Amino acid sequence: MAMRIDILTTFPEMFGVESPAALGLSIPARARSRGLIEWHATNLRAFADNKHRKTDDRPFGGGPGMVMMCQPVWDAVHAVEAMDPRPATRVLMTPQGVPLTQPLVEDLARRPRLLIIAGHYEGIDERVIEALSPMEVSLGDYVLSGGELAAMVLIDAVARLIPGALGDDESAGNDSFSAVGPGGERLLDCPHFTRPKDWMGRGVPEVLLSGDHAKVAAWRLEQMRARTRSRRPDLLGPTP
Ligand code: 6GU
Repeated sequence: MAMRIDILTTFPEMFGVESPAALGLSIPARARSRGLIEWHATNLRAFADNKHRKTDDRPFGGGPGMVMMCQPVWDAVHAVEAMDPRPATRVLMTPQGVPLTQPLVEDLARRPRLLIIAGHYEGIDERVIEALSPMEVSLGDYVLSGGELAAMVLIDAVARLIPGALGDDESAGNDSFSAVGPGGERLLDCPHFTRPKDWMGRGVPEVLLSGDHAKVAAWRLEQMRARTRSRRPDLLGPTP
């Protein structure tokens, strides 16, 4: 059965599957057309119980910006959850969340259903966050205008891990941050080369032309370790 992802947003147009952008192309689109994953964007406005379909209001205490109201979010979560009997993992996209890392993506990709809340404006009323207790997830230490792009990033990262999403010549096991080696280290990827053998006087590492698969594999692993040491020593943990 296809994994189901729902997105609650005031900008559902951003998730249009017909749109030749983001999730409408490449691996996520293919995973969807293969019936491995489906996603549905639901407009939070449809759940606003006021006549102006307002989903936000001014912050108590004053200050700039608007705050997303509890009621539309609460009602939308319960209405959308009722559309499928499988329990949904609730995810709120927020720069205050836990960082999205490949181990977390792997965890989320194993769940049958995700319900992503894409906040906008200054934030969401804290009481509905408390009441729903979603997993709060961030892309990193910078601010986006809304959770929609962040949700698309999460969906893309999840979709490519669903068995069958990648083609025969693609493999998630070779990506940066995928676990390799006996210790399950998570390393940056190695450098890649293709034809021609000489480009503007620049050659290709000899071992890649040797045809010795074991030697190539050993070289690649060493490159991954060297790159990770120089670019992202934080991934290797404290040096003993
Ligand atoms: Cl998940 N949302 C928003 N609005 N900004 C972000 C983010 C998420 N992650 C990093 N910046």
